Amino acid sequence: EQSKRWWKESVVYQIYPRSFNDSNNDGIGDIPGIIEKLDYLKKLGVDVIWLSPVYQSPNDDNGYDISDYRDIMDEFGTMTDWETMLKEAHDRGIKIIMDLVVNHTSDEHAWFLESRKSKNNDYRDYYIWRKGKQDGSEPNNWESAFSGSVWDYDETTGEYYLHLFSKKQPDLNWENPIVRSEVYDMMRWWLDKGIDGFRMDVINFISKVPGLPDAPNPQGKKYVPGGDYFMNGPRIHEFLHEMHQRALADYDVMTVGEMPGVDVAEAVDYTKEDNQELNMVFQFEHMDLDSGPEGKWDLKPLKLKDLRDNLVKWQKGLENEGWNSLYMNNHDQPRMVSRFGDDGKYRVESAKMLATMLHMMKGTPFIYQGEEFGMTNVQFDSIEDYQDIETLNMYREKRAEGVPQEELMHKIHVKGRDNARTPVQWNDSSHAGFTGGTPWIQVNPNYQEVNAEAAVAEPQSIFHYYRKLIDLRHKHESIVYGSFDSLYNDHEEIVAYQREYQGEVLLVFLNFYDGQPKAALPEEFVQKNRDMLISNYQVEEISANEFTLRPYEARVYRIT
Ligand code: TEU
Ligand code: CA
Repeated sequence: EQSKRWWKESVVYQIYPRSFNDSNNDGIGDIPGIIEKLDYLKKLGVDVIWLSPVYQSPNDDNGYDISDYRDIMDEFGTMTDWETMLKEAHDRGIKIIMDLVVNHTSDEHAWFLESRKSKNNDYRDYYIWRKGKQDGSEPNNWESAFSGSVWDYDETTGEYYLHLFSKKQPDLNWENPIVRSEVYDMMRWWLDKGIDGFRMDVINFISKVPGLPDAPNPQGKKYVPGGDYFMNGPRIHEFLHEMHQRALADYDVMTVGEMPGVDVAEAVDYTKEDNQELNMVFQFEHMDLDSGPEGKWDLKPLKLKDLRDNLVKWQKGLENEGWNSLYMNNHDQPRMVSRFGDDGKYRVESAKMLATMLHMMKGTPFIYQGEEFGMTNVQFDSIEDYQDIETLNMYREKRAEGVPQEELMHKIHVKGRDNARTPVQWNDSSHAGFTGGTPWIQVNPNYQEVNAEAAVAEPQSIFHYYRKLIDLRHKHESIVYGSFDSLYNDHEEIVAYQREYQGEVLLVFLNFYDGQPKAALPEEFVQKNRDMLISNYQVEEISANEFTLRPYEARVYRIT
């Protein structure tokens, strides 16, 4: 029998502050702007807010490049604002988990400014410095997530430093016990302020394979992904257990580790409670199903079978030990309704169907700002309207290689991170009510039709459907703790599964497309009592044992 925990029964809402709500008309979202919207989040019914980084940062990667872990970014407000936000959230029964970004810092962090001064500086070994190869080239052939090499040459000391992301994001050296102590001290400093846990940025990257060896490069490329040498590395469990013992064990908190490259077996080890590491992880396998061998920009059509097989693998893999996070949206991913549903004719129906799929599964659901009223991808015509360093670096690199501009704009429209970073659309006034100034990034032009105010006013909106899903999770232990079994495993259009807990059975039927496929209740339930827990269409006749699903129809029967 699984342990009962508050973070298993919670629904989390992710805020990307820069794009959430601007209170002082400088075009940038801020903490007072978040405070203005806490009643809206209370109405939605979420239990926890995951706050993307709000620490001091030069914003090379919009706050994921931290220059002071113990101060609030100027653009977002003051530490007093932050403390007010925490109190206002707690007063509403909403917890707050902060973003822990400790695989790397900003190159403007005091530690790095010292580290780069000289080879024998006290802070030198806070980071990863290496001599170049004999021919002067980089120490190895790994490719940065943001294009180019993971190494940048520093003239002052004649060595290279490692940065898996931008050159303004030098990797911390976790082999150094002083670095680990600095991190644990900082974590406790925030926990003592009363936060309720952490989301941990690429936390499975912190242990690198000693020697930082070249990756195989059979096609003779300039750089190749080095993930086999820093994802889930040799000391990762040692480090996470040490972090648990020295920074987390004394607090009643929730932790979720962001882990590109993690598989189910590793996730069991990271999240099994006896191992005392993390509560849950963000895995990426379902986020890579529409990517080809060359990575995210190598577009590949998604196959429903691949998506179902992957979701089922994770549901079954962590069913009895460990714990799943449930997400299809965040600040790094395209908008869910555009990527997996239909953001045109059936935007409302398909957004509700996808939400049903996630929220009726076993695990902790994460809602990304704007998902709760069906915000969609954006299509800016000009590269000038894009802000994300990952996109801009890729665009520059591929244009230099001669890739046609139109081809790159299409890739950016489909997979660019700015799809998730356009300002939250609060109402149909100018700039969608996000700011009274000029927004740091353009608002999606569909804001007159797609906005929170309209959704809250419309009883059949996506917003009220999410409210009901969240309310159901709070009322039915079967949704949180029930078993999971997949049905219809080879169907071309329907995803269906059942949950069971102490005699209550939930049957979930989801039509993933705009066809009208037939479905039927499994024989064993035909004679039992049934009611409809939730559906995104008016269901005329629930006593029918066979039925036709309408475009993107979702329905959840409860059998008792
Ligand atoms: O993302 C980790 C990560 O791997 C992402 O780069 C993701 O795989 C990619 O962006 C998909 O397009 C975390 C943060 O969520 C991201 O915002 C940061 O840019 C990154 O780490 C570096 O901190
Ligand atoms: Ca502002």
